[in-house]
Amino acid sequence: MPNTARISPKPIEPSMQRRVFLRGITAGTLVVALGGSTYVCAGEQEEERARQAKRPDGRSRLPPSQYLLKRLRPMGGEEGDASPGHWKLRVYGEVEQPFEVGFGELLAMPQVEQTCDVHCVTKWTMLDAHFTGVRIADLAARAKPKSSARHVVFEAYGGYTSNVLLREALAPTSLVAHRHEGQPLARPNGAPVRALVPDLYFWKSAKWLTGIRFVTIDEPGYWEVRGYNNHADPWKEERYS
Ligand SMILES: Nc1nc2c(c(=O)[nH]1)N[C@H]1C(S)=C(S)[C@@H](COP(=O)(O)O)O[C@H]1N2
Ligand SMILES: [Mo]
Repeated sequence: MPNTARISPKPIEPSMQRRVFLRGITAGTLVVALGGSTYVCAGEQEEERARQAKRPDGRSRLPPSQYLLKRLRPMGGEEGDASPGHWKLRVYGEVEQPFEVGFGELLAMPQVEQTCDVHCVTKWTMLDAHFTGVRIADLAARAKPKSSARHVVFEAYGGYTSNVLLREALAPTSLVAHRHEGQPLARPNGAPVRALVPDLYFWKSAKWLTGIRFVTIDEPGYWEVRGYNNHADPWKEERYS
């Protein structure tokens, strides 16, 4: 299947050139990049503050080699059907009680509103992104993973997948998210529902989510089989394999 619409998470520009370019522009400037995608940079001081700041777990707010953006940068991918009425999520695999939920049922589950930072392997970070969704742990509680389950595979429209350790998928900040910055998720950001695992590089957060499959044996996903790191910890710079 051709994937021309899917942007490689790999930085394509020489990063020094990018740094110099970014230093030269004013905070809040809307940058229109090659290919027409737009993004908004933070100022140098704000970036330095983020570099010094610590999270409650002691890690730096800005992981190594990252720079700050003020908005999510749309990163592309093969867009799914954005209509909530057509959406279904399959929760299955190594579980006692596989099930499917529609959008209405998802909204009837306990909702979590969270502010978190996201980090893309192309080196942009956005602080204080706001998402609403359901904890993957709550979906798992209903599915009852077998003791043999070790990983989850997020499945998205068009065949995109990403794999996450079960323990990390069940963290309280790991969600299936349907709102971003107080609005229903926009189509380029994964409408109607995306995975959100904020403490791993953002490629793990599959957009246009259609399934969560629990597995015993790890299954490297779309980017993981194309040279990206299987785990993707931004603080360890686990970018490539
Ligand atoms: N289904 C799907 N999900 C995906 C991708 C994709 O190509 N397809 N790209 C990933 C990558 S590399 C990143 S950085 C984030 C970008 O999310 P955003 O477009 O909302 O910024 O989505 C991730 N989820
Ligand atoms: Mo990415």
